[in-house]
Amino acid sequence: MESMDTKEKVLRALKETDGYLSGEVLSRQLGISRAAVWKAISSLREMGCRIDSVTHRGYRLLGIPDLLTGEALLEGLEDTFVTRICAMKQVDSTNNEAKRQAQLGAPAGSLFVAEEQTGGKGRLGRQWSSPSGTGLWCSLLLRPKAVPEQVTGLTLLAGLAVARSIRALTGLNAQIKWPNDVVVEGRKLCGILTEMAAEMESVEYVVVGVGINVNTQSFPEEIAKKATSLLLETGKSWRRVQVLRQFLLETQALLGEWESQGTAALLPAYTADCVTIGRQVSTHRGGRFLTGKAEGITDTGELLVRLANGSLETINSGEVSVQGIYGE
Ligand code: BT5
Repeated sequence: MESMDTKEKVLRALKETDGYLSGEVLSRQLGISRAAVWKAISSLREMGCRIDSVTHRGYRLLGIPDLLTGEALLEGLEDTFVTRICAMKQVDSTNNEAKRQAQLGAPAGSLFVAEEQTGGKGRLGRQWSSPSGTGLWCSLLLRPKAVPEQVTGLTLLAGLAVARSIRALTGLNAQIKWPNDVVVEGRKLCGILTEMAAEMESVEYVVVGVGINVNTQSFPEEIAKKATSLLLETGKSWRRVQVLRQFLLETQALLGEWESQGTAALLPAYTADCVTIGRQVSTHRGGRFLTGKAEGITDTGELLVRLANGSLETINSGEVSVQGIYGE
């Protein structure tokens, strides 16, 4: 894990201290100037930390908000596969930032997270509503030794990790709508957008973007009927840091399986959590309208659909509507 920024070091020192910590001690302990300490304190306050200051005694931490700082995220994440955390207040899209940094050589395991996305995106140019402070908008940069066909497996993996995290933390019945949504009671709680840079035969990098509605109270009208949040489902607010940490833990375990055994190893668990399987689904393909019963998922992550005439079709992506679950 790369070094924390000054703000995070100051926050950690304050957290570890009962009572007051003087500016002088802080500057000596951290090897930074008094001015830098003061600047860090003001930006922590700006971020919502409650810090008392008393002349001649110093600073004392009274409360921390649900901030997505690298420091907050790292607590309880030992031996993590995450190599660095880039926590931003605002960005166009964490996926875009991850891709920009990937081009500049950011290592596998880099995590990009933002309080707000001004251009949050879904698939096929769609928008992802990402207002400030209400959700978890993050992207993970991976550099797997894989061929492009295997990358869909990472979307499935992330969906499974989100569904598991939500169930473990909240007890809600989070399920996956193939391929990239996590739903609760038929409403969309989370969307996943996987992007990659690859040659024909090898993947350069993959960005797995995950958006989870955590403390959203209300949604824009266009999605109000199909979207939900942890707050709306449970009636209470949740710490985003905790949700993200749980997601990273689940992801780490699944990544180990995926890297050693491939997507096939995830399918039993994925299928069991997938609301799409066993339901009537329909999609358009090449001007044809297909409808049938979803029967399973292939080793490369495609949906197997039994048509009325008995034949089995493979659907690899695009929009599939599932009876009983919202559609686009
Ligand atoms: C997705 O696309 O569901 C992928 C969403 C990925 C978002 C994350 S956030 C971090 C990272 N950075 C990004 O810029 N993106 C990723 P898709 O299956 O195309 O669904 C998009 C549709 O979901 C929209 O057309 C809306 O109908 C609906 N939608 C938009 N915002 C939503 C929200 N916050 N909650 C639930 N549904 C939403």
